[in-house]
Amino acid sequence: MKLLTLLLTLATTSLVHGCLDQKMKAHKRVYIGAATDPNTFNDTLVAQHLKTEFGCVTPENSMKWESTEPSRNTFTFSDSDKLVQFASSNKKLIRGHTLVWHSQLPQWVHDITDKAVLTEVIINHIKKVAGRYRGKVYAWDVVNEVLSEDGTLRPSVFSTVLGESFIDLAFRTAHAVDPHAKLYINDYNLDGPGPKIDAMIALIKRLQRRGVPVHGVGTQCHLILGQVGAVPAQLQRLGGLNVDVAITELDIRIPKPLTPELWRQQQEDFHTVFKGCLKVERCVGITAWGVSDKYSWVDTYFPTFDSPLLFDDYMNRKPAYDGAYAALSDF
Ligand code: 9MR
Repeated sequence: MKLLTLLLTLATTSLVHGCLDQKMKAHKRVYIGAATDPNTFNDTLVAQHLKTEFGCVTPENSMKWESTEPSRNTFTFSDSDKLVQFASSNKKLIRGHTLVWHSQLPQWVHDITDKAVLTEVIINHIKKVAGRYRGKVYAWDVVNEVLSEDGTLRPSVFSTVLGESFIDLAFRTAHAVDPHAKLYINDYNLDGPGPKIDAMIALIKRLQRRGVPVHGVGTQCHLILGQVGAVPAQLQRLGGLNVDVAITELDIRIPKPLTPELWRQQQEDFHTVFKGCLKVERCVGITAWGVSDKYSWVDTYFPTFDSPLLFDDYMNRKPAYDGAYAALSDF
């Protein structure tokens, strides 16, 4: 596997070197970012790329509920503090991820059945987590993945006990706690037309009508090679909602076995997605869900796929990087 990556690298040597984040800022956008946490930025080569290529970091796991409040009102911030420290000492923005999510949620929260208790628990969680990093987080994914594929509200302890109003509660609380943070609703599979993106658009409009402080929509963009063609049009739709738009978790996974041709296709696909963002005035930033293929959730969750990011296992720039760079170089 590693040898194959090395051969691919030699066959497709990158021609450009630069700073993706600076290129993005030249378009008057806010950042190009990457997900990380102490387990990855402790790799000096990852840290080096974060410092030179990226302007924003998203904690891949360390700010999630199971990490920060494993038991009720007992908070642990060791990894998230390290992430915030890394960001502040390297002058990087932070996208906080995530305050209210049905997954990576401790069992004690799943077990709540009482409205008043759950309301209090959500408020306390947001106060403690967003409060700890008040003024340091550029944007929060306040709620994550609240919709099912058919566009209905995803069944979870939050929706079951409180209905859609848990979303309003989360946003209003986050806004009260950190009034300067941009507050996002974030989800996946908003990459093509269908009931899910329709429902997301309708939900954002309902939130706006109710005066809920929603400032942005995050489209995760966990994509599959060769299946990115509909992304630009969906970004356009999200860009018409009078909220900021961000690509929050971009990766484009390749079916194994890898070949130079597939890496070239990935170059095109990254180009398409980056260009899609730049064509939408409200698209403020793009975050890759990791720096290097060496550390990607795809290895564990999709074992028949590989190589979803901009840098390879050896931290070399891939053709994917060139695709992103070329899109950002085009004015
Ligand atoms: O990348 C994250 C991985 O390390 C975790 O094991 C996984 C657990 O759910 O979460 C991954 O990140 C997810 C993100 O928080 C929300 N959108 C989907 C991402 C990939 O699963």
